[in-house]
Amino acid sequence: MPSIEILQADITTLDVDAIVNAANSSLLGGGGVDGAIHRAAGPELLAECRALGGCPTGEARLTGGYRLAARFVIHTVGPVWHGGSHGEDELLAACYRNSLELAARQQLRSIAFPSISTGVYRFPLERACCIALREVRAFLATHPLPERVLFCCFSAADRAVYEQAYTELAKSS
Ligand code: AR6
Repeated sequence: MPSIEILQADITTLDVDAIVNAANSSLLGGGGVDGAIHRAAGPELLAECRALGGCPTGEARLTGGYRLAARFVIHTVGPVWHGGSHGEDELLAACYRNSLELAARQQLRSIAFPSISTGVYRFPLERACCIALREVRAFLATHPLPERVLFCCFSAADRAVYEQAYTELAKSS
């Protein structure tokens, strides 16, 4: 049975097959969760990222996890929020789908997502969270792997929003 878990944690501490990084299109690091992942993984991660030559918004790339407990990092580039009429919803959905596709192709069992685009990129949290839950549920319903998906919230407030959205989604289906 596939499982979806919502937790509050620093994603760099999670012992899962892959953690997802909310990166920018250079893949050369930044602030927020991206900075935290690079600091925890060590400089080898940046060296591997450099060789990838960037990543367009909505796509995803796989690297090793180096000093992280996670074996892999899946770097995806969320959209910057520009009001919602610039394809932001579809690009964010693509981040989740493409990250899950990479995990499935690599036969990974567990993957943890941060709340992509809802920090520096200012995507409204409730809206992003509904897209994230919908895409993950749809993927799990049609693929055997990954079988465990964690939504890693950085704050208690974010976690409450995810839990509320998850409850609403479960009621409506
Ligand atoms: N563990 C889990 N979640 C975290 C952590 C952590 N250690 N640190 C922050 N978050 P953001 P974005 C949460 O800004 O909006 C970077 O500079 C944070 O509270 O990291 O996609 C990149 O290089 C928020 O809920 O990512 C890009 O330039 C979520 O992670 C840009 O920011 C995402 O916030 C990407 O912006």
